[in-house]
Amino acid sequence: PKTIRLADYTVPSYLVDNVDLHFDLDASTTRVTSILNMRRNPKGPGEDCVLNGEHLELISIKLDGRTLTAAEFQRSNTQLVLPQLPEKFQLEIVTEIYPDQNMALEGLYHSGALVCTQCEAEGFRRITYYPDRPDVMAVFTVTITADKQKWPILLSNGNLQEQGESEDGRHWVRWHDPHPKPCYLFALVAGDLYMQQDSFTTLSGRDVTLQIYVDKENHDKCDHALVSLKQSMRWDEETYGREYDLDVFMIVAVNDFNMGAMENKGLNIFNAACVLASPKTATDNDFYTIQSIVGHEYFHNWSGNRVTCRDWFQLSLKEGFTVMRDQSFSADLNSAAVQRIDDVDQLRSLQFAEDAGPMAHPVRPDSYIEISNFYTVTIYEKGAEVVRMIKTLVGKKGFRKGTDLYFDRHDGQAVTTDDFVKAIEDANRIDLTQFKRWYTQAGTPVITATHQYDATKKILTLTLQQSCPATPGQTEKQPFLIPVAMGLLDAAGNSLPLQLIDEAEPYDNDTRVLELSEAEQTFRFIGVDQKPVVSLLRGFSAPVKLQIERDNEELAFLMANEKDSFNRWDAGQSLFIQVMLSLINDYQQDKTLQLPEILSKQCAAVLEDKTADPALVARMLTLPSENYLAAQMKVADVDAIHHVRKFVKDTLAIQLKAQFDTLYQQHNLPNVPYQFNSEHMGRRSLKNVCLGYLMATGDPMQTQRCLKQMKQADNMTDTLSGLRLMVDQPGTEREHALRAFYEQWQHDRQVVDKWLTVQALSSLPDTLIRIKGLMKHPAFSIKNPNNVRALIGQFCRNNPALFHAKDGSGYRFLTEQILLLDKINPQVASRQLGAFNSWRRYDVKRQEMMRDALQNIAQQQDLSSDVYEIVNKYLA
Ligand code: BAL
Ligand code: ZN
Repeated sequence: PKTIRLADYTVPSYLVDNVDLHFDLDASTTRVTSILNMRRNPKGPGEDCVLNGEHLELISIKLDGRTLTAAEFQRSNTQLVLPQLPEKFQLEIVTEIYPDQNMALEGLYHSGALVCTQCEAEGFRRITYYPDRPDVMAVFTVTITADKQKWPILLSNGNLQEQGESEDGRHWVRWHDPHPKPCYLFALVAGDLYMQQDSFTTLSGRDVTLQIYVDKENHDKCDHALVSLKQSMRWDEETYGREYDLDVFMIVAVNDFNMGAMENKGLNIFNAACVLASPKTATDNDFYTIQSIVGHEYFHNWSGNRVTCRDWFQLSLKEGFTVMRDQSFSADLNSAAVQRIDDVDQLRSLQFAEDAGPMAHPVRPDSYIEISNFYTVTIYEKGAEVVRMIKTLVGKKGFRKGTDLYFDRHDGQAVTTDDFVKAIEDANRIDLTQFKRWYTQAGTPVITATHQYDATKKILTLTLQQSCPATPGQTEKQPFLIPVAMGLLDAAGNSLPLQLIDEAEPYDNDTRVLELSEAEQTFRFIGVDQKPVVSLLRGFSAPVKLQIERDNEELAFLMANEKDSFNRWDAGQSLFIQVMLSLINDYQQDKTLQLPEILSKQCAAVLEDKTADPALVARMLTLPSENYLAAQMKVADVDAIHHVRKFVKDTLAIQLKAQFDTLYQQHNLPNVPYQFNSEHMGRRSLKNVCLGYLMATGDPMQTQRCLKQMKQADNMTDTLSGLRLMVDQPGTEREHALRAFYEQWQHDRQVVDKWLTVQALSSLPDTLIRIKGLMKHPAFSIKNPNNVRALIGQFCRNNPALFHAKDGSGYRFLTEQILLLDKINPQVASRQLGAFNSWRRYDVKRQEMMRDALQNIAQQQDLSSDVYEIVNKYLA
């Protein structure tokens, strides 16, 4: 496989003005006729015309109406090269493709009886020969002919232009998309689907038809996505001044899908799990995620479609910005504090691990072998943090000025992250040159903070040092420009002034953003009447690791008194981590474990705080995950972490049983019908956290309570929370609960995936044996990405104590699955490899076993480029 480098980018030699695509759909063979009106790019390097194409049967090529002979072009497995073309010309290319044999789920493929497409990043080349690169933007007209009975619904991008009947029970439709787009945004769907319709009137008064297409049995699961879509459309108008631009916006739910969803122009295709919801089948988390993904894909209409990426190195241009947009959408519609906590929690557990591992790459990478491997948490989540920092630096108004200029300046263009930053700079007359290192340097910066207080001069001196560890290919790092939001608290928890020594006026806010741009910088605050507690990185103002020495008492103080709710939560997490790391040390030395009193005292205070938001309380009481604890250790000790985390949970459960019990009863409202809103979600999440602790007491009465909750629940959140707790308890009640759940929900794919996941995450020792059994169950298909992620992915990533079992069984299992999957769906296979990302952070024996597993994979013949790239980077 070949490495593609940003440094080698050249503009395309030929451009496509418009493309007329004809699909003659058939169950096994689909004929695609593509008429391309092309011209030489005056700015291009002027070489031969290179069209990409893979897995295609070429039937014919015509140049300006004349059929070309085989001697007039060159063809390989990946390309069609046409030499000596005129300035302007028309190509007509006929290919045949076989959607029912396509298990990679890229290009045109079957999902059950439905036919659909996935073209990002490079799937269009599996449909026809085309310059498959995002900087070639064309106007598409698409005609689809198909059997009317089998595929009564025929969809593509843009507006419906014409339709009609043809002979032999077939019918046809023609779609036209007036907005030039790259081929990765092309989509086609053919199926026999239920459609739910609504409408939206844009700010300028245009009516847009909204349609959601789903399998007929899911007709009652469209409401939430439709509401979310309308919320997204309104929000983008109000927040960014962006209106929708076609007559119709369609969403189709598909059962077999590699990604979460795809923003094809006017025709979003969604993984069914990311769109279908009813209270009985979807959890609060599902509802929440659906709202944010519907928003994300809709927001791409501007940040991605109207303004797209010049090349795939710029992927974060659209993904980072759009994640940042969907995060603020969710924050505006729900609880901003909870949203921030959850976003940072995810960033720290997943992206920090990626940044610290062998796949670390900058937000704008320099090279790749397989672009599908770069749909990463770094491109998405860290990319979003980078855009968020820009907003912090220029302020809300300045950011809007910048994005207005960006959209105006680049509408209809394929651009770079530099173009994005330039628009913000120009709109705000600032220089972000140093800031752009966030796009080019990989790794998580570390800020070390120290401070001294001079009681006589009433001056606080705060010193911040920054460094960034080496990452593959980048040993030396230049200092970043880091916005550090901070505040000072007195002993009673009141804010202290934030006036710097060279400032004439007092600072008029409780929080100020310091700009850390040097390797080391000192800030002197005057008029500080008493020794303060320094609160840093409020709202997690930058994606960095903060090192500051705080004893348990100071963390407890911040947990109770900090103004910023994110930092309050974060202080609690730091306290848990500090305590647990110390207990792990004790465990490793065979000492008796004892929970420091301060921890249960603080947790009791959180539980007894009657004014606190239940959703925040739930998060405050959630212990850091085993994976996150592992990432805090030099050598991750899987068994010690598992043991200590369980010890802390069990001890808190016993010590605070009465408080958990009270709160459970207070928030358990079995007679109140389900509602999706922040208040109810918060109450359910707190209640279920309490139930988790109550079950940890080992009291059989709590098992009965758990079963009762499952029985009474009118919603999947409460049912599944109960089942999750039951699967960790061996015995007949567990087996009965699992069987009853399956019997009730076996017809529902999304619920069955949850049933697979709870079993994959069970802490019982026979879990892997059961997983192997489940792989033979009718509910599981290795060809379905959601099944694979629900069972194999969840076990390998989120059940560390068993995946890293001493006997290497988890590693052998994953290796077998990757080799099997690579022949079916390389994207899914390479994703699963991610469970080995941190392999060098474990003890020598486990490292050896994981190295053997990786070498075994690397030595296989005919690996996909997806798996080849990851496995070799892991071993490098
Ligand atoms: N563009 C791929 C799916 C997404 O990020 O929306
Ligand atoms: Zn996206």
